[in-house]
Amino acid sequence: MAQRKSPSLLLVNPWIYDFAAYDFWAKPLGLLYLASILRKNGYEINYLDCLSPPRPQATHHDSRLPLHRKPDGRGKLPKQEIEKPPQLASVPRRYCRYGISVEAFLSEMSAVTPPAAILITSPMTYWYPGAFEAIRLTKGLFPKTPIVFGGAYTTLCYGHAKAKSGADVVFSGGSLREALLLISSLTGKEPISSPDPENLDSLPYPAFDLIDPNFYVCVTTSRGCPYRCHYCASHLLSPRFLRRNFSAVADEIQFWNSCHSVSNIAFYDDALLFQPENHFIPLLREILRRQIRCDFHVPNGMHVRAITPEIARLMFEAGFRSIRLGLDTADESRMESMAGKTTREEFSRAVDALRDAGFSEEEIGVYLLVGLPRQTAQEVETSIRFVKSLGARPYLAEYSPIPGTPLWEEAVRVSPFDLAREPLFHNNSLLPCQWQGLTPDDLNRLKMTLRS
Ligand code: B12
Ligand code: SF4
Repeated sequence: MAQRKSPSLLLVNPWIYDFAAYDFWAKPLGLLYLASILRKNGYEINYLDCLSPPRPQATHHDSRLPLHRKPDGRGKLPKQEIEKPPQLASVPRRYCRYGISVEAFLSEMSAVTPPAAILITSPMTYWYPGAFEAIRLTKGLFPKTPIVFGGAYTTLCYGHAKAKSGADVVFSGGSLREALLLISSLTGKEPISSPDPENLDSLPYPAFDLIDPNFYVCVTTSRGCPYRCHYCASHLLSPRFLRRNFSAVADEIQFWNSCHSVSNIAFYDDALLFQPENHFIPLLREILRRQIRCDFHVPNGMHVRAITPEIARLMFEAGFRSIRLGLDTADESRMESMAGKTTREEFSRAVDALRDAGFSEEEIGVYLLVGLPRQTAQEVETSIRFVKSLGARPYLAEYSPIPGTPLWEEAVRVSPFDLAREPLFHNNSLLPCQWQGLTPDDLNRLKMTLRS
């Protein structure tokens, strides 16, 4: 009997359209999870990543590639200056398309077997133009194929995506089971293996093998966050806080390390250090016990309060290299008003613990938020001085207002931009809540003080 051919799907990680972009451990983890689940359900997956170097079998070699990478895979993305969207016309900065050229994209597309559905992601709300372009181009090539659009943008700005994207289906939320059922309804293929929404360990490993060459892998040990910082969208993207078993996480890290020779791992958790005695400490001990030799990175801010001398020592011994602490501000009244995540005293103790464990100043990065509603340049400057005085390295994280978060209404009220109508204005590089107390010039000046 002739075997029925598996339906094929095309998954696209689109370009970034922005004033600046850099690959800082940035991979489309949600899309790669989706790819592995769909593969497990018998679909054939074609993957096109506009932000990754072309695969050796690529049909079109872009003259601006290879991308300028560090040995660990971080690095600059190739870019092409493009016209600004009219909403950003008055911004005195260059606007670029980051990633492969449109010619390379079209050439890769033309080699793809017509898919049963096209799945496109979008991680940041203000990066939607890159995804819209991918939707437009794939629709031109495969006019009869349904396009499904998902990711953080479609979840946080569902109405905007539905009205403007041109996608056939706009998917909101983080449920991989629902995403699988949706694809089944479009392709007519019954699901064979559906993930248990209560159990993150029921998910197959994300399909990082599709990114070739792959320098680093992003791992998440949990979804969501038990805290509610006023500026953050974590609870909107993952309403429940769920964790994996630490031993299953160690299995995954060992798998990437031994089967794919990946030696850099970036943790994507929102709350890696929550109740560390049940989770992070056992994971660190397990990594040490199994003698896994990798460099570990934590690009998201870690919880300062949880860092003890024991955790700092275990992290250092396990091979953590770049870490970022989420201090946000050193202004005590704002610290309290922002859900009391930590105090200056706790921060000072955490930095001491990390320094005593062996981390250098360069390795202890500290995120300071800049551009919160009514925040002054003076406050940020004081925070920068405080962090430096303790022997750590401040990094400015410009505030990006997100619909549905507790701080959103205030951001909309004070912003000179029409945030509620236009997600492009969520872009952190615009300093969306700028005012006379903190202007773009102040920001440039603050940036200069960072390394002085
Ligand atoms: C890891 C991370 C990063 C990484 C890179 C991520 C990347 N891919 O580019 C780093 C550390 C670099 C980063 C940087 C920043 N980030 Co960030 N980041 C995250 C974080 C913590 C996790 C994202 C993630 O991968 N989650 C795990 C995967 C599994 O989930 P997912 O991708 O959402 O996918 C799920 C669904 O959406 C769905 N899905 C996804 N794609 C598709 C496609 C289809 C077709 C379907 C059906 C479904 C589907 O499937 C998944 C199942 O659960 C989120 C917070 C969060 N909890 O999501 C913030 C978040 C996205 N970041 C945010 C911000 C503010 C930033 C910064 C601006 C911070 C700053 N001020 O400097 C920078 C900007 C970067 C830049 N300009 O270059 C905001 C969003 C802002 C916005 N307006 O959109 C978030 C929401 C955090 C917050 N503050 O609330 N970030
Ligand atoms: S900022 Fe961090 S700690 Fe606060 S709610 Fe978001 S993920 Fe949780």
